[in-house]
Amino acid sequence: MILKTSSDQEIIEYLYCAERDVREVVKITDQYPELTIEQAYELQDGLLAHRAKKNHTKQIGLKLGLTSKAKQEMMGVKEAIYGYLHADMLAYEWEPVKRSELIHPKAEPEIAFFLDQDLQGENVTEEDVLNATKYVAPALEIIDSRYKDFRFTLVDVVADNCSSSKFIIGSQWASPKDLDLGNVGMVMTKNGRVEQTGSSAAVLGHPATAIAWAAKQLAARGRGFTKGDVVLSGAMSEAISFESGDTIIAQFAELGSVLLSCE
Ligand code: OOG
Repeated sequence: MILKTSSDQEIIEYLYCAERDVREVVKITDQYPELTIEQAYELQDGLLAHRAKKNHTKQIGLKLGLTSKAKQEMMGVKEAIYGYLHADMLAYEWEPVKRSELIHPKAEPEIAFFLDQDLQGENVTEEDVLNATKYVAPALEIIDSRYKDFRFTLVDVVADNCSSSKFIIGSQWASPKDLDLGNVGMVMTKNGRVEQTGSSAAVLGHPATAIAWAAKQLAARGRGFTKGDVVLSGAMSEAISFESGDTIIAQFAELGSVLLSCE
């Protein structure tokens, strides 16, 4: 990351403080409408470096976003996006997340991939992704855009590390070769009521396709996935909002369930 102007530093500090202070802020493109998507990824790098230092944490993986056609259409874009996961974003099924630490959180059902090989290069295929994956597991991602009313452009959301906030991994892990990953059915309930249903097919047709897509994007920047990374492959349905007192369970065919409770 090359910090070119003081405004880069200002934007990074602005987004970091919004998360730290749990408050929504006006989107950055209101003030910097000329920012490009490449610059947004550089700002994301800067934000992550700043966050890692301030929070005494480190990178443990990546997350993909806007991988479903429905969400791309909603945003009027044709591309998915990616951001990074920090160790302090990991939350647990047995420990309620605190509503007071979140701005306006939403939960998304996803399949997490655990890589036991590096995955790099412009020609990474779905098969390469599956070969590099030791386990897949059910996951809930908590997204918590720092922007007012969850409204943003692609540039805004990329700079904001794709709304990443927390994520929870379920306890049932499987080899990706033991299930039909291209069509894992999912039901997500809130307090016992069905809120969303979906399939992993919503994630660019197959979650491994989404990860192969990301590998290509990363390769263009001289990067890749590395052994040990956890990768959230993108939402299988619309995100749902939650408040204190709510319990969300996402149940996946063949992969068990994952629970999020909020206090
Ligand atoms: C952007 C992040 C969305 C996904 O899986 O689509 C995302 C947002 O909607 O805030 O993580």
